[in-house]
Amino acid sequence: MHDFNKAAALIVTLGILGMCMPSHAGDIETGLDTDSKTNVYVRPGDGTTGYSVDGKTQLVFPGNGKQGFTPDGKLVTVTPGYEREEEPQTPPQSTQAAPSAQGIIAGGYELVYIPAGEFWMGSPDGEGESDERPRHKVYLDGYYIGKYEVTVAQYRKFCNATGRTMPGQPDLNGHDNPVVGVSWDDAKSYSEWAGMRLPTEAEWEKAARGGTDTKYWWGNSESHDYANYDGTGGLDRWSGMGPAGSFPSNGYGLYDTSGNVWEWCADWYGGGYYGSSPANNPAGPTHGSFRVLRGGSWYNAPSGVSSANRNRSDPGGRDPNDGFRCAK
Ligand SMILES: [Ca+2]
Ligand SMILES: [Ca+2]
Repeated sequence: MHDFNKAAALIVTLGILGMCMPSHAGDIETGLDTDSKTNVYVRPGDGTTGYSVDGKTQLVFPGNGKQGFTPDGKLVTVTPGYEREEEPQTPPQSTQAAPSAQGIIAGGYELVYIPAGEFWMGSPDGEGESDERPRHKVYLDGYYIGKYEVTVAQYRKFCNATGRTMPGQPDLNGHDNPVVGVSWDDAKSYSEWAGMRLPTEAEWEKAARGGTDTKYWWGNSESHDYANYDGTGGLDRWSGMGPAGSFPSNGYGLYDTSGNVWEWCADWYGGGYYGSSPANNPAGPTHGSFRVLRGGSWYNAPSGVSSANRNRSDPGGRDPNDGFRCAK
């Protein structure tokens, strides 16, 4: 249940809403969330529930309709009298924000289901580097992909079970930080040991986009509130790598696809591959010299952690900024 006492400090004043529009029980009227400057729907008829204007957040107005907060405890202060442009066509449900609620555990590692369908892969003309173009539509069958980068603790279990040498980790890289210093071959071996595989580059990008076509999964502007890249600010407190899952998740419920550590993909790297890749389930060139790395890391500029940015490395190399996540 909500902590009403705690929320009492956050006052929602809805009293004069009724003066702005005709009102009767069941109508949805609006107010302005003075904190986020977003439009808020309220139901003056019963005074107990409402929704944010995007329909994703249910608001609760206990008792007298004078106080309100979201289910996750966010307080909403409403300035009455803000007129909406149109009413929602269907009653919004809070569950609409989670397109990938299904998940499984493999080898102690949490995976999220990405439904089958198309997405736009790469960058549009005039954006990104040449190997990100042409932007093209790709269809993928449904698949699972790791919710987090594989951590030090998870990789250590693999080493202990198989007699492998645990790769040296940077100072302060704790159990919950992503493992680094793993080659492409190491990442593939871990994945197979745990009953999984590495994602294809297309699978990685679709997952990382979280249903968006923007430069970053959260929009087109860089922000330290969503990813660990070079420098600090906002939620980014790390000058090096940080624990997996320290930032908000994207639309598919995945963490740190953007930044923190680079992530190995299954594919050979081909700089011109997008010009001839198959439209369905592309798996990369048939041969090559380098394997694909995606997502950028803690030391990259913002452009390095965009959804479409591509990188590559020697599959035998063990770089202190390279990690991975698994797929299935
Ligand atoms: Ca940082
Ligand atoms: Ca990452």
